[in-house]
Amino acid sequence: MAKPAVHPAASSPDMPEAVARWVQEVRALTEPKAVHVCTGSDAEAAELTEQLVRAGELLPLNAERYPRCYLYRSNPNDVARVEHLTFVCTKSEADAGPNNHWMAPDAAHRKMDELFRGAMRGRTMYVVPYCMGPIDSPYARCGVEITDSPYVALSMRLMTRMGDAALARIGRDGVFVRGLHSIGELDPERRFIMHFPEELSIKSFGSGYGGNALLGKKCHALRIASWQARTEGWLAEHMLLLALESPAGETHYVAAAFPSACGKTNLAMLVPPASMPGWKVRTLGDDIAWLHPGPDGRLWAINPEAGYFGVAPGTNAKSNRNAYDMVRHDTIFTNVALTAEGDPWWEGLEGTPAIDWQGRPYDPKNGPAAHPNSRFTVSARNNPCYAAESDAAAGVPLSAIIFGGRRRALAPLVFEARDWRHGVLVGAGVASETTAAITGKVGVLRRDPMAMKPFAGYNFGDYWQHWLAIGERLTRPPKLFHVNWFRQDAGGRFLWPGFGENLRVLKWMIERVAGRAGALDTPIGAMPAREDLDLDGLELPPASLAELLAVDAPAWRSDLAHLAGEFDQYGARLPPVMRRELDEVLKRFG
Ligand code: SAT
Ligand code: MN
Repeated sequence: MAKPAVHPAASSPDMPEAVARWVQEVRALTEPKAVHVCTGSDAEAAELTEQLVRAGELLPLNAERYPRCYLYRSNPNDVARVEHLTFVCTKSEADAGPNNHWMAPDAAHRKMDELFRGAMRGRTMYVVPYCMGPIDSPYARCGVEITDSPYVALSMRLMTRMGDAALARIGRDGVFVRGLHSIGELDPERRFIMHFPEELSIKSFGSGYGGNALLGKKCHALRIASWQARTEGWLAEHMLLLALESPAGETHYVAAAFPSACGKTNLAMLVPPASMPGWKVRTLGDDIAWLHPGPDGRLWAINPEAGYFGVAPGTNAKSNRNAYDMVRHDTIFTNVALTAEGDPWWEGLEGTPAIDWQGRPYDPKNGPAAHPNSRFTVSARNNPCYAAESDAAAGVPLSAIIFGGRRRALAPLVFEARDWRHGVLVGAGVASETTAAITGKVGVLRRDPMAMKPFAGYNFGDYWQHWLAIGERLTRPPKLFHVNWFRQDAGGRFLWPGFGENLRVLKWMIERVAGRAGALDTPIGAMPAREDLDLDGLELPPASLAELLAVDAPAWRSDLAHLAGEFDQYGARLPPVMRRELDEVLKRFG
């Protein structure tokens, strides 16, 4: 096997000048023992893997049943995103907005540079060039992550278009996002994720976990990109992207924004129920979409990522057959449990765990065997329903955008916004119960506008204004919807079966787009009557459906009053349209 290119002097012949200069600066600051510029080759990945296995950081799984699959155990204090340690550092605090933690750029740089000083001593520094989006797409944007974690370098290869082609594009673009990362000592007291949107740069220290460490993902493709998108006239959103093909062969592209661990991956990979033959779902993305008004007045979308960092627990042959098959080879698992045979295991799978996520013999007294936020990292190419359009330079035109959250009460199964402006209000009103994807309490209802609360790189007031401005440019905008798969009855049981059955709701949406499906007008928007939904082959008690499609006026009035209170904190940055739209809904309630 060929040895990877190790450049002790970090002077790859093809390296653009600006990258080389920055690498030297970082090298002087962090003092690594070696510098490795990643090429993205198979040989390099094999070498990195081998090295991690030798160091005991990657554990090979049962090679017969899970070929080329590995387990990575992160530090138990480092298993989720840390919002309280994540900052947006703009010159003006008001630009970061009340939705972000803010620090002045100078102070943040000083703090971070102190942490980074000498931090890579005795370690190899990996220079990871990557491209977010198809390599030849005008909508793609590049970055370079410098990290001392080979696990991060390997994961970035699965999650992005990483290596030589990205470096070449950076040379052509002349612009790239600088992401500096060190795992430091994994000390939660010395852990910060800082964003400098005005400088297109990121500094992340002290965590090796996904969203904190794979800087192409949330840090670049959402926080920095949302800022870039505002200045350039597009949108960077926390959305899955799917293609839905009807039995008649009509294809619609749909994007959907849900908070972390609320089923984006499952919806993006939906397997139609047996009672709906001929329908097909193909996946373009499961987490992030970049949206652009096209010359035809439609909104076009690309997925900037090339892989999935999905939640493992609950994934099984019944809930998501495609994902279940997808992670059977060439996958890195993080913080899952193991069976006695060396298979990965998590809650929701058959079989029994032998070793828990911390490497201890499994004992139910210690809690779940797999960490509730345990993950799989896998190339999108592994997905049996991968959409070839994922590589289209222009992206795909959207028919619909869906907002949603995890709400045991209030929000019905589905409703449709009256128009784009009303849809922006609906997006701003998204609320969801917190999940294990972030450090903190699980199950607490919080407002999560457009599922972007943790990810908008600037003031939400300006962000909504930008959404409204994008709408003005669309002569054929997608329809905007809101869904809630998570309604519960008084006994805490889910009212809707979810998973593949969600296709019934998607079908209603695209028939609305095509002008074929009926709806009832309600104060919150258009909703399907019972007969507007295809429920053939689904056993759903009529009382459940009635509850799923009910609009509880007093509860909505109080939710809207709460939203109005939230709007207050944005002061003069709140677009007046938002308040007018909110008042309009209240008026409809009479
Ligand atoms: O940890 S990530 O931010 O990458 C995943 C998520 O929370 O959505
Ligand atoms: Mn996400």
